[in-house]
Amino acid sequence: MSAAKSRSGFDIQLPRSLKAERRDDIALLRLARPQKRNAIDDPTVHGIERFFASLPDGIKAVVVHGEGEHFCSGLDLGELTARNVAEGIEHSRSWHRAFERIEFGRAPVVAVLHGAVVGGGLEIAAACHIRVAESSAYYALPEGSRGIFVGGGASVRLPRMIGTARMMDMMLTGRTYDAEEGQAIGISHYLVAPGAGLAKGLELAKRIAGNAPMTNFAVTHVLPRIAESDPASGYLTEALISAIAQGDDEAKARLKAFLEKRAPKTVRN
Ligand code: 1HE
Repeated sequence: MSAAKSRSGFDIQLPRSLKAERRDDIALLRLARPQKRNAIDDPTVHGIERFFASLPDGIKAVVVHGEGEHFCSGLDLGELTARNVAEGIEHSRSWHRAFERIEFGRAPVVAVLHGAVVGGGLEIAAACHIRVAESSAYYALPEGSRGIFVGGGASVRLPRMIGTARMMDMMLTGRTYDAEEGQAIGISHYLVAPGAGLAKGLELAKRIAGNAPMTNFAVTHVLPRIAESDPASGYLTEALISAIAQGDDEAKARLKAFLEKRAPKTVRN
């Protein structure tokens, strides 16, 4: 464990496999165990949970990325053989807790993907809100061939992202998607050249951080719930959150700025 505050500005203990850095209102979390291809062991999962649970107030967006040639090789397979069934359930639930902190935490999260994004690595990526892929990225669920099943939320998040049929194919046949295919089927939102991912991720994080906090909350916490609800409940919830957002002082100031021609127009990139 290393005390994160002195070096990085975060008041938490992180394992060696995680490195945190603060750049103004953006937090960076780096998977930093390249000698094991950023395989996720128990201390790393617990570190991820603590990091996202204790983000300081001033952090408005987070970027998650990986050190070395690969984003993440998934679960640390070395730990797996030691667990019985009850421990296996608790282990999977610990991943669920950690990744829920990513998905429903206090700030939107951008994942920057490169190299292997496999198994639990794809599960981390799926819990993030925006995914930037470098062209070296590839995606797989080797659980199928290792005699196990996903345990970090993939069976909930991936069917919503790419469809149950594609996930079945990945698990049953070991199919791998390359970065371009991943972009086409909706795994990544942005596809960039090798080495350009972090800069793109930071650029997007800065844009996200510039949004009204209530909008970011509505998009990351309320929109996914509306999308999962029946239409009637969805419309009602939308009306409520929409009224809450527009009643916020920040929204009023931004609308006034546009009407007084002080705000940028919506233009083509
Ligand atoms: C590991 C792991 C790991 C590498 N657990 N130690 N994930 C997988 O099934 C993917 C397993 N890993 C691989 O297929 C390859 O390592 C990679 C394609 C990711 C990278 O290949 P490469 O040639 O760059 O590295 P390498 O030589 O295979 O690995 C370097 C070292 O990392 C080596 O250890 P060393 O002591 O011999 O140097 C590997 O053993 C080690 N290593 N990946 C442990 N995953 C909550 S459920 C989630 C379920 C899953 O995620 S299952 C999917 C697991």
